Amino acid sequence: MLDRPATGRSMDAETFAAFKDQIRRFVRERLVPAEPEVMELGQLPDWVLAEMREMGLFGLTVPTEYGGLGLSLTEYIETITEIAWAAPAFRAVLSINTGMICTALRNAGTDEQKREWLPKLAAGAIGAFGLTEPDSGSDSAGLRTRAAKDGDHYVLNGTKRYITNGPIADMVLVMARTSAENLPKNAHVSAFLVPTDTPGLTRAKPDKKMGQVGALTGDIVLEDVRVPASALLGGEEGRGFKTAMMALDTGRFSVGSSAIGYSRRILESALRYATERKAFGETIANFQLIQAMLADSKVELYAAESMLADALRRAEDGLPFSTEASCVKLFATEACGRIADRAVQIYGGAGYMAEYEVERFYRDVRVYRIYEGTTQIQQLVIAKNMLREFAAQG
Ligand code: COS
Repeated sequence: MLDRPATGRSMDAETFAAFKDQIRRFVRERLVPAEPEVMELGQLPDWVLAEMREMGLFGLTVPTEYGGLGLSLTEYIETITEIAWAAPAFRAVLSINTGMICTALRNAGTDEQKREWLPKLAAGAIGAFGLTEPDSGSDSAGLRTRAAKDGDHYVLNGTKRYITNGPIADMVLVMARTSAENLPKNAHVSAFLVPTDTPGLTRAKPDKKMGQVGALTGDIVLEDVRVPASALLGGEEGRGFKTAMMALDTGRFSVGSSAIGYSRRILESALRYATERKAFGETIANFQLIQAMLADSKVELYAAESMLADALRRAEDGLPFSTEASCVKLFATEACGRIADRAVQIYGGAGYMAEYEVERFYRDVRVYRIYEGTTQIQQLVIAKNMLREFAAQG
């Protein structure tokens, strides 16, 4: 059983550079032009999903023996950074498979579970990560969804909320309590691999949101959902919390790198506008107060990129990276919020108009600071790890 997602490069640097180049072209030539269609439909068009499947994007991190591309963590995150240049909906649909579910299966799944699920996910079956509930978000261990043992089955009851891909998922990794009492180390939490066509499981309609149009989220309701004991991830109760936290570590890199990818796009948009727009007889890029905003955004973007690169090096070296993943998530998403805010300011009145893209960017990025652990949760994780290490030093 792997302790962490795959590290070490899966291909030589030249091959990976060519792969990244192909992704970059796909993003600019296919995904960005598809954005108006996504906004109009409120979801990804089928042709986009088909092309993403065709390119193997749903199996980026699935090992090659299960039909995926077998990217290492660094390669995966670099790929996500490229995809995140386009509207967040494109990353959202595949990152649950490639980040959360695949990490959970690799870290905790039995061989049989890997054989069953990884090829399906690599082929484009859509996964959802069922942790959050109406009464537990940041307090993950306080979840109420119950998995009651019944012979060689479990019966699941509960509601999962704001679940990315919820309305379209083919399978969901459900975190549920296998003990009514809270146990030390949150060992009351177990994880289950549940196909969404299991009787009793309902996928609700997509939520209406501030931004990120096309990235579908919604409730998943479980009413007496019977699954065989073989659906218990790893075949052992009590490992769900740790599995979820480890998946979230990868997820936090993914959200941090998405914020970086989108920040690059936003800054480019601000640069373009500043060099085209004229005021007082010259382009506004000539004004030092505009330059100051552009420079501040560049500094913050560069700092986020550098932090991500350093944290990934740690992970590649096999060192623990929970603290660093939280640092990246916190800094990159907060910086992205400021970069989007400055972009709106540079656009001026136009920045407030839906006709211009920065209004959408501004709304889209707000949730980066919230999902996969709020900024405040990242602070808690960072401080907790730091204090623990300090205490261990005596
Ligand atoms: N990697 C591996 N194991 C981990 C881990 C990680 N990153 N984090 C926790 N664990 C395991 C450990 O076994 C740990 O026990 P030890 O600390 O003794 O080794 C155990 O889980 C309990 O961890 P912890 O004491 O940190 O649990 P808490 O209940 O105190 O967790 C926070 C508190 C707030 C940090 C946690 O609930 C959390 O991250 N919440 C946010 C969840 C979230 O991001 N939700 C958003 C949406 S999810 S898509």
